[in-house]
Amino acid sequence: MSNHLYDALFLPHRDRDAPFLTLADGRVETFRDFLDRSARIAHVITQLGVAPGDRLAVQVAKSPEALSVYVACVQAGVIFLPLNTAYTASEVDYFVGDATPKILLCDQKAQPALDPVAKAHGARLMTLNADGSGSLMAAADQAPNGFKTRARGRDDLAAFLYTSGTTGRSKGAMLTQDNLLSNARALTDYWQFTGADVLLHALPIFHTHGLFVASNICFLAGASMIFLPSFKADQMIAFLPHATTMMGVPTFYTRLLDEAAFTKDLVSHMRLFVSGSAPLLEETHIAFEARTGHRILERYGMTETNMNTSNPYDGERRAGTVGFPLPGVDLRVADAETGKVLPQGEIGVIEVRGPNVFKGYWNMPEKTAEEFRADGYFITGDVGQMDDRGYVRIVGRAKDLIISGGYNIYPKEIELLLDEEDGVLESAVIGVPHPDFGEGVVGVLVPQKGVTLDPDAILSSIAPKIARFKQPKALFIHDELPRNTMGKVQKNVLRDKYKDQFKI
Ligand code: MCA
Ligand code: AMP
Repeated sequence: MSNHLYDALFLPHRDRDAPFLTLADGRVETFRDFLDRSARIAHVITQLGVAPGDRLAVQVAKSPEALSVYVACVQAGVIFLPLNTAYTASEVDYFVGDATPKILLCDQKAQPALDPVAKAHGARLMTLNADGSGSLMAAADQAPNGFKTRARGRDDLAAFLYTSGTTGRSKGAMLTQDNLLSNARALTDYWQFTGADVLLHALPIFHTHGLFVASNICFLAGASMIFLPSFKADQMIAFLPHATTMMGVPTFYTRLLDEAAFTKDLVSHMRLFVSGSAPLLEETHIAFEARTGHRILERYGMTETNMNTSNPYDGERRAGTVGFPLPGVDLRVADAETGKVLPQGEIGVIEVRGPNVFKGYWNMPEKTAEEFRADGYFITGDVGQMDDRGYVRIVGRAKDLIISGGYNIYPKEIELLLDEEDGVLESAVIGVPHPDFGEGVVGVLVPQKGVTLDPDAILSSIAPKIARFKQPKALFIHDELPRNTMGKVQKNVLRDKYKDQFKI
């Protein structure tokens, strides 16, 4: 019996006794140790009655054990549902209520807040702490080695990743085994990953970039990773000499460029730097090349589609573009309203089709249908154009979305919370240029008649409800919001007004 994803990622070729993960404290774990632990976790979850097709939700710090939970789910045919560690208990409550996982895995420190969440939705709560301790590993340590991999086909679901929407309600993107495998294969080839590669991994593992793009490529290629809990510039500088490749969001690159110790000599041996999840400014691309002699390879993807395009490995990496559609991915630029495909060079909404594109949103057939064309193309909501050489350029977004430090923030979600505050008549949330995060969140409030609003009190009041990174970094009071003749809020006017808010 075969398991489409597990067999491709984990059965062939690799020397099991070679180092797989190097940790921040210098400890090294072999591939054998990693896979044995993953198999023991697979035993634990299946013995608890979690069956193929069931969900397992995790909100835990990045660690080798946390990565093993993902692999255990693949091996046991269980749908893996990772959650940003910054989410508050009330955000987690929504995801658990929607996806109804059999197990909710969290840090022991979050247990008091998440116990009621798990109980309310019939999930069993287990713990996994940053140092690997907790009830999950206590049980796994007693479990046998070796696990009979569960049969799974290419269209079986492997993961749910929640992505917010313009309505403010998060949607669970259902990703199949082949969505993940086909993309890992395309990228491994395109970026020429091999068993000799060592990836410097400082991204979180609860999103596509750090989890699927980075880890699946390493699994497939037989490469190893320097696996750091988070991005810290000094740690990156200490480990870069031992790596061959690095992946990051643009903030990683601007922060590295701020370091005097980030020199050409430090990275002269490096093979590849990849950037994605948010636009890389042309000036960062240019400054990076001037400092290091390397051209960053920029690519473009989405939670729903994995990676769609990439600049070439061997050919010209064009600053300000996201490169060509990946092999197997069909990409076109269409009129957002009519869906009519536009001639080359024109600006429109980017639509994609291919084995990388997800199966739909969990429990939301209407929402899924709205975002696909009749011929199977997925409407990304990104606005772009293709130049005469086939390079794709993203020029804007048809969706009201802010990307801050690589995290997506949907203004609607924050506006709904602000509007609930006492004395608030209405609100608008915008993203404006931020030197560190690319975009920073700004909120504009209109008070009800005769009310004096206190922005600090409002920020404190919404704090327990949404993740810190989504909270406005500045709040302003206006008598009214600028509107066009149709009554629609002119966010561009607000963006212009506050464009220098975070300027240094
Ligand atoms: C942290 N803070 C942020 C962000 N991160 N604020 C806005 N945007 C952010 N991204 C806030 C914290 O709440 C805190 O606020 C303060 O900044 C410092 O927090 P700290 O934890 O020290 O932050 P950091 O370690 O400096 O983190 C910044 C970071 C991190 C390294 C850029 O956000 C990060 O790792 N981002 C990567 C995101 C990612 O993996 N995206 C891929 C999504 P205060 O001080 O006020 O309490 S996948 C995707 O988009 C698609 C598929 C794709 O194409 O890849
Ligand atoms: P997410 O929903 O977190 O998967 O974020 C996907 C969105 O990130 C895309 O729809 C784009 O708007 C944006 N994105 C990803 N990579 C890039 C890139 N290289 N340049 C510009 N935007 C990007």
